Amino acid sequence: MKEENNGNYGDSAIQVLEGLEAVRKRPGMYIGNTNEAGLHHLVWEIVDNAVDEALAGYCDDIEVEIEKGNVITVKDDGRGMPTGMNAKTGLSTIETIFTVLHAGGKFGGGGYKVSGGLHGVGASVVNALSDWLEVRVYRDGKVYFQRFENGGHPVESLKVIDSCSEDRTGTTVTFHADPTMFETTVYNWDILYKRLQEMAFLNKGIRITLIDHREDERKEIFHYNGGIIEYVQMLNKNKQPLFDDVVYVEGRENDVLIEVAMQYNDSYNAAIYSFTNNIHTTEGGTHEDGAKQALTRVINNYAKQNKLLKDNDDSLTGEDVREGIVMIVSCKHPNPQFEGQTKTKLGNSEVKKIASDVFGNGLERFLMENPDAARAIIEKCMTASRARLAAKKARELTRRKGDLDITNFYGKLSDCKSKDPSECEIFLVEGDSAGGSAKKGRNSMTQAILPLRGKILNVEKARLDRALSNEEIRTIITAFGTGIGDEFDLSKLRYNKIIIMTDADVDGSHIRVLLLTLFYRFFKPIVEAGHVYAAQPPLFSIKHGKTIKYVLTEEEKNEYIASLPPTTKYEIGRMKGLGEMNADELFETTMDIEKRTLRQITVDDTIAADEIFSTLMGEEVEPRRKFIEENAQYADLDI
Ligand code: TSJ
Repeated sequence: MKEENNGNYGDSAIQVLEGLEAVRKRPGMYIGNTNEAGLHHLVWEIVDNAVDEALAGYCDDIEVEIEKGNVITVKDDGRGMPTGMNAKTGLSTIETIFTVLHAGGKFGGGGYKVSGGLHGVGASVVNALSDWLEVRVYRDGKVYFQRFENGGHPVESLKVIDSCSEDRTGTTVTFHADPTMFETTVYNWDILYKRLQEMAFLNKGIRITLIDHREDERKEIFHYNGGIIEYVQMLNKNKQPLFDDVVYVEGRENDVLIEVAMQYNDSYNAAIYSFTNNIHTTEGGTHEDGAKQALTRVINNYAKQNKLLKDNDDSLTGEDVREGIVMIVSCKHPNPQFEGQTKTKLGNSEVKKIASDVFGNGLERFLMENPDAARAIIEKCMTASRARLAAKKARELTRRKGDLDITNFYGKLSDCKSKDPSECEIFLVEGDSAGGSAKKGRNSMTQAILPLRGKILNVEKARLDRALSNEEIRTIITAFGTGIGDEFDLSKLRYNKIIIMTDADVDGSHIRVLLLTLFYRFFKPIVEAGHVYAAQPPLFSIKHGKTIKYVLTEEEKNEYIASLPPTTKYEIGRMKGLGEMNADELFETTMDIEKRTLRQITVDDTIAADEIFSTLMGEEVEPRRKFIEENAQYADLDI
């Protein structure tokens, strides 16, 4: 390519702008989405660059500010981006990084790059999707500056605008997302808080400050010298740890760095979260597999060597040794291979042995040096093992034909006629009276009704074996058809939609949360695959003459009233329960596929969901009270 840089745009510069134009044509291709998540993606892209500088060892302070008008400023105290020219583009390196797609990364050398990972589309994409962006580089006693407008067009070339002290170095990027490219340009404090805190946990010692200047000034500093040890402590803060110390192991083989932190608590869930190059690998992968494998191996060996487990006892299974565990696995890899449906599964095969060796050796040592903690762990695992065997027996019981349980089951469930899961739905209905109306009103071809009489057991406080002795839960399991635990099979699910239908009051909300806890803890894939919904019964009735109109929201109510002839007399009722409606009304307002609205229950953030469930449903009362107080404005949790 011929290089031109005579003040006009050369060939290369024209191609540059075509590249940014491509980003603006199909932004989803580069940042996934143009909704709220996509907007925040812009911040991650810029912050990743500063974190890379920190990982390279040249910076320890990063600041993210939300200015009035939703302008974002990201600052670091690193070396400052290189200010020289780029031979290939004929532009300055900085202009190249901001205007050439995929130009990032090539300019650095070695190290682990966040931006080389899953997303890492870089600064040019942020520039393309901003209506303006400014970069300032402090280096060699000078302040370099360049501004871009209208989707990445440079206003002028990079120039020196000021001097600064020789020892002041760093990079500052300020941008405003282009409102024509995004559904929203309003940043969400909680989203920024969560991710920046996670970044600080995963990179010990880096200080990340988040400041919001928009309405009430808010500021939060994330700085954890303990790194993922402090992450585990935070995840366990509302729980009773089995022993005080967090097990922490760090090791490196070739260029692969593995860090594991773990601690048991008194709950029955496993909370294992893994990361590679600071990216949450929600589908797991070789780093997570290696650590899990080491956990099972080392605990069994220890138990046998110390005669806590007899030679003829069965070994503890992976499930047994993971009960009540909180574990973070963090891998830093120079060349990570991401696989899986959402590209969040680490595929590098050599990592499994590295993770297994590093964590296995460290854990072995911890058990040897902490015999009391070791004994507590083994006892917990053995209790889990006994509970697993009891649960297996209970499960076998639920499967036996002609069992009392089964007769009882068919007395409760009004199944649908169709056996084609793709068109079948099951309504879990609060109370016998609403259950009765739902049975009468339903479309019996595709809609099954399961009335729930008793309170649902809170599975956050109960093991699988106890859950299986709960009749309500057993009925639900039998109805779903998938089995449970290690026998779970999503393909056997008998209904495409599982619809929770409860009253719009406190009790209804409680039952809904109990059911969601059950699904989330025992049938997570059903939730993840989007099969779970909440019915939306109407909140208001408007009666005029012989007509009753039911509506879902205040807005709809006002709209409907406005649409009535001015002289019409009407009466507004606030709906208290499903039981107020007769069968036809219930069907029409809440169950009819043509007319109803359903709210799909999604879990896009497992760490947050785990925390919500353990806060809401766990043993500790104080955090629950606080959570409810703080979230009181959300009458309904969107989990
Ligand atoms: F990319 C970016 F513009 F979005 C951006 C880059 C945004 C922010 C907030 C910071 C950064 C950034 C880049 N901080 N620090 C760096 N460092 C370098 O680019 C750099 C500096 C020196 C050298 C060198 O070899 O001397 C190499 C690099 C990659």
